[in-house]
Amino acid sequence: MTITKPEGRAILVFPAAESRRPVSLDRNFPPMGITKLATRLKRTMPGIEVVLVDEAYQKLPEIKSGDIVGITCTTLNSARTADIARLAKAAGARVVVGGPHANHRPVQALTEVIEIDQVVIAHGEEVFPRIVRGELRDPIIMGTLGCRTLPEPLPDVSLWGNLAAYEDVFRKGGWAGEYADAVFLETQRGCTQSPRCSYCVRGPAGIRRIAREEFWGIVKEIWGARLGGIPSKSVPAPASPRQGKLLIFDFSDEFMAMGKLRIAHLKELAALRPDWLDGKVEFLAYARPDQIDSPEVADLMRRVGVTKVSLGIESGDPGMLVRMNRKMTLDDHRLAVRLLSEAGIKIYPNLLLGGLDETAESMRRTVEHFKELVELAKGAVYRAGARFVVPFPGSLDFARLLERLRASSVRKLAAKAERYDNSFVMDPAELERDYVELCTSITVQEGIDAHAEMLGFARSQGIGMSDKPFLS
Ligand code: B12
Ligand code: SF4
Repeated sequence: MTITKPEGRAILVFPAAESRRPVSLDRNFPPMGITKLATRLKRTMPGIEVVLVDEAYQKLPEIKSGDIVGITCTTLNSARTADIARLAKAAGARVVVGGPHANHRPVQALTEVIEIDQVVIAHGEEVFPRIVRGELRDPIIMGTLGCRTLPEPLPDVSLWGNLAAYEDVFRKGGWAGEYADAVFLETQRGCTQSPRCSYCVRGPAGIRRIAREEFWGIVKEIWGARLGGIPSKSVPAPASPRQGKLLIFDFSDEFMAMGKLRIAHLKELAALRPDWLDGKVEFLAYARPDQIDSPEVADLMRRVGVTKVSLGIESGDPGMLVRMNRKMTLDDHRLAVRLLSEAGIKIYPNLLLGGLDETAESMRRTVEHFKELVELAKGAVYRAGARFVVPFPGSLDFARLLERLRASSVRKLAAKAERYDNSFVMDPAELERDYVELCTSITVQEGIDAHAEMLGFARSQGIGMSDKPFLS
C-alpha cells in the first residue's frame, strides 16, 4: 500500500448542536465516531497531522488551504455543519461530511451546501483514509455496512490529549458519587432487529461487534489506564489518580449484539470474564424489554457485570406500541422489569410522548404504565426519561410526517413537505412541533402536563428525571 502524505491537516469536527431548547450536550467522554476515524487515519497514515475538535468544549482552529475537514452531522447540528463547511471551503480546505443526519440526506447535503465536497454514508473507518489520500473522489461514498467485527474497538482516545474538560463534566455530574470514572465503549454497531422502531434512524447498518476473545482485554486496558495505574497507548490516564469503580457506558444498540443467540453469547462472555474485575468495573447497557425474557438472560447479564440497563418502554398503550412498530406487549415490559430487578440490575425506563396518533387517553395509559413499572421494579428504577418524538430524517416517523403534510388541504403545509424532503439543514424543534400538530391528537401542553405528572411521581419515589420533555 502506498502511503502518500496529503498537503495539510485532517481536522475532524463534532459540531455544536444548535437548538432553541437546551439539549444534553454534556459529555464525559469525547465523541466516538470522529475518534475512531482519527484512529484509523493515524494507523494507516502515521505521518498525517490529525486535529480533533468537539465544539462543546473546544474552538475550531483556523482552517488553512490544503486541510481536509471532516464533520459528523446529526440533525441537531446540521446548521452548524453547513457553517463549518462554508468556512472551510472559503479557507481552501476539502470538506467531507458523515454521521447520522448526512447518512439520510446525502443528495440534499451536496445540493444545498455546495461547499461540501463529499458525503460518506454508513461507517467511515475503511473509506476515510482513502478519501484523504484522494483515492475516492465521488461526491457520495458508501462506507462499510457490515462485517463480523467492529473496526477500532479500542480507539486511540489519547489523540484528544488530556481529557480535562470531560473529567470536569464527570466530576460535576451525577455519576461521580457512585463511580470513580465513566467511559464510553461501543461493543457493537447496528441493530439485530432493524428496521424496527418507527422513530429510529439507525438501520440498516449491518451488525459488527467486538470479537468476544478481545472483549475482556479491552475492558482491562481501559480500567488499567483510568484507575489501575497501568499506562496504555490508547487511553490517557486521568489528571489525578482515583480510586473506586469504573462505569462503562455501552452505547451500542444492543450489548454485544445479543439478538436471538443472546444466551449463548452471554454465557461465552461470562465464562471468559476474569474474576479480578469484580468490584472494579460495571456496565450500563441499552436493551429492548422483549430481549430480557428469562431469568437466565437477566442473571447472565448481571454475571457479565451489567448493573444498569436503559430500557426502551416508549408507551403504555398497546395501539401505540403497534404504531411505533415495537413488536412487543405491555407484558413484555412487565416481565423485563421484574427479571432485571430480581437479578439486581437497576433500570432506566425511556418513554416517548406524541407518537403517531397519540391521544390524551393513550398518553394517560403511558403515565399509568410508568407508575406500574416503577412499583413492579421494587426500587430498581433509578432514573427515567420521557420526551416528545422527534421525526428525524431516515425514520419511519419522518416519512409519516411528510405524508400528512402532503395530504393536508393547506397549501402552505404541502409546500413544507417539499421543503423538508429537499432540505439538508433542519430545525429539530420545528420537526418536533409539526409532528405533534399533524401526526397526533394531543397538544404540546398536554404532553408537557403528562411529563410533569411523571416527573412529580418520579421525584416522590426518589427517581431522577429530566425536568423537560423536549429533545430539541
Ligand atoms: C453515544 C451517543 C450519544 C452520547 C455521545 C457520547 C460520546 N462521547 O460520543 C451522548 C449521550 C452525549 C449523546 C447525546 C445526544 N444524542 Co446521541 N447518540 C449516541 C449513539 C448511541 C452512539 C453514537 C456513536 O458514537 N456511535 C458510534 C460511532 C462510531 O458512530 P458514528 O458517530 O455514527 O460515526 C460513524 C459514521 O457515522 C461515520 N461518520 C461520522 N462522522 C463522520 C465524519 C466523516 C468525515 C466521515 C467520513 C464519516 C463519519 O463514520 C463513523 C465511524 O464509523 C447514537 C446512536 C448510534 N448507535 O449511533 C445516538 C445518536 C447519534 N444521538 C442522537 C441524539 C438525538 C442525541 C441528542 C440530541 C440526545 C439528547 N437527549 O439531547 C444529544 C445531542 C448531542 C449532540 N451534540 O448532537 C441521535 C441523532 C439523530 C439525528 N438524526 O441527529 C442518534 C442517532 C440516536 C437516535 N437514533 O436517536 N448521544
Ligand atoms: S431503537 Fe433500538 S431496537 Fe429500535 S430499530 Fe433502533 S436500534 Fe433497533
